[in-house]
Amino acid sequence: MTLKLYEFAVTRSARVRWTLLELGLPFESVAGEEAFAHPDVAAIHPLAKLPAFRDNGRPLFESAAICTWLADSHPDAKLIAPSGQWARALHDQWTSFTLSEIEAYLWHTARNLFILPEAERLPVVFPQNEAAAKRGLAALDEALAGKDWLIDNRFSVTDIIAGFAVAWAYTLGMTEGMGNVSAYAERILARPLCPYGAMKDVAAAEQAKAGEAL
Ligand SMILES: N[C@@H](CCC(=O)N[C@@H](CS)C(=O)NCC(=O)O)C(=O)O
Repeated sequence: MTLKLYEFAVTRSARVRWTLLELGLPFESVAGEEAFAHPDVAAIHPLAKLPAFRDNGRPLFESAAICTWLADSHPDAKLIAPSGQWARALHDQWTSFTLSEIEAYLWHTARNLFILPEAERLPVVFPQNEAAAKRGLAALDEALAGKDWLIDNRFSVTDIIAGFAVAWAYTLGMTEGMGNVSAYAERILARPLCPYGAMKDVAAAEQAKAGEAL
């Protein structure tokens, strides 16, 4: 079995790195700026984005899809409920919810802060994106009442996926006043294999830049 991950620092690729570490799977890594330019990334991902992944040569993209596949294909680790179980429907629910109702807004702001060419950036979207992300975070805050983890109160790949977006929002200060979701972010960051810790530096740079842009 050969597993190959194209990754860049603490971006969405860190979800895949963490899942591989939790499963104890050896993998080959192409990391850093050079990963973006690697011809195999363009062959794997239609938009040449990271993470890009190969499992025994088979290409796969989208961090949530890769993490879910890895958990599914190593069922003994019990990082995910099998398809057909209610707990699996809840995994799909929270994964989709977090990506579309929280992360999409964080990413839209990030794109307008430092990804798009300067002339195309629209700082005017920042407050709207923050308000929308906070609506999603508030819903999650309610769902986490009395729970440590999202599914059956057991750590799972759902927490690796959702936890990235929540930790990102937390490090940006967007979860203030939301006790459950803030404590969840802290639990995520405290997991021994969690590679999201350096997110704090990225978020600090992001906040400084947002202050300048507004
Ligand atoms: N929804 C994708 C996000 C992929 C994505 O946007 N990756 C960023 C790094 S976090 C990237 O490759 N950015 C380069 C670009 O936007 O061209 C996933 O979760 O895998």
